[in-house]
Amino acid sequence: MPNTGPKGLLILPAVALAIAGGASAHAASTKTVTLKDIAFKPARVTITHGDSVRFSWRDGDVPHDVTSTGKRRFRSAKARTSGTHTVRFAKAGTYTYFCVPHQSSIHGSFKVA
Ligand SMILES: [Cu+2]
Repeated sequence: MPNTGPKGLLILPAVALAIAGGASAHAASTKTVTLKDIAFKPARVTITHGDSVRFSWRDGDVPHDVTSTGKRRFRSAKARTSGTHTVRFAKAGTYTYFCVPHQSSIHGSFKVA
């Protein structure tokens, strides 16, 4: 039985759109980076401009945050034991970030193509 949406409609239009979009179309997507065991996982992510990265963390009693380095700034709320923070990357480039309470040990980066 295929998946059905509200009112039992088949969810086929999205599939048809994806095919019609051709190879050059890029549907914006969101990748998740999880902060767990005092590490960003994965620590390096490659995405396409227009995509988003969603940080998510719940690491027992250990508080974390996400803070960028360099010119392209982003920053989550101050360190908490659980939280999420989503950043959309409109421009290509390399973005690096860290966790303030663990800045000596936790770092990550994105390559945005
Ligand atoms: Cu941390």
